[in-house]
Amino acid sequence: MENLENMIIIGEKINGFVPRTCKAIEERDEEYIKEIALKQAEAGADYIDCSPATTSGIGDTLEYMEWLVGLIQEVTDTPIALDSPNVDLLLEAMKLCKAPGIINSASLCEGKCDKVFPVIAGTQWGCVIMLDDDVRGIPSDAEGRVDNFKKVLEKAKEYGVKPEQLYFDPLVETLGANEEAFVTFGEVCRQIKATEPRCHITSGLSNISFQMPVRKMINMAFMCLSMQAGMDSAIVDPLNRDMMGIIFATNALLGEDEFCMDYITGYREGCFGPVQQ
Ligand code: THG
Repeated sequence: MENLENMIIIGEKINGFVPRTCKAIEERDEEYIKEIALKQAEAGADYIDCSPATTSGIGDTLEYMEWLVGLIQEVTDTPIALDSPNVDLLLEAMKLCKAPGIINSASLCEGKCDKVFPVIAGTQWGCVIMLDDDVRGIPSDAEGRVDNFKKVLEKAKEYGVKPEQLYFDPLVETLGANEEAFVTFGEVCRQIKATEPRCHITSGLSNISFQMPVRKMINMAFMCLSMQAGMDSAIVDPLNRDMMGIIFATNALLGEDEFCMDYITGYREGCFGPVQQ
């Protein structure tokens, strides 16, 4: 399938907080895991997110990570985004990967960047950096998050990590609880790209629409506005054909798609639009 040059898709489905995936992890259902790994790769995922922690509280261990990474690598060469709150687990899991992927995630919290940066310096590995900190949690305004971005960028430089290896996550709040949620997010994106255009911006966007009706409308509008603000990666479901259509269309509208060839090819290859027989 068509992969966009300017938009890095991290396929989100292998996540123990998704009810169907939780069930598969608990039941050690290898066929289901392999199926969604392959389908996401075929649908145009650049990375397969692998987040073993489940709602029932199991999974966030090296044993489950190793099992899932093994299954993904059985069916696809698409690199893996290792996703866990436990940074020591992520550093162990890197050794299981056949190809460099992405560490998801580090932050200024608990010295996580200082653990991850020396390991990924000089490699092809990327790292998602959440812009919260130990003191303020998620800074409520854009300035606080941009502050944290600048601190992380400086730290990366000291450790020899290249800007291209960094995927900053400005953190998505819930629109229903804070009507400025996107305004702040968009401002952080613009300031990041103005300061260091070589680094990436990503997010897991579904939090934006929490507790709102017809969530997919808000998710898709968020995607479109965020891409214009400079977000060049997203943790999304590549099997969501409406979302993939919005991504291809927005990419073309932003002037990133010469002769609209990516949009047309994406359609022809079936990434979005009516299902072809
Ligand atoms: N930032 C970073 N990492 C993250 C998140 C983030 N990892 C986890 C999470 N947030 C992003 N991952 C998911 C995974 C699945 C879903 C939402 C967020 C989800 N998926 C539905 C499913 O698969 O059935 C449906 C999605 C759809 O149809 O579009 O709910 O914020 N760095």
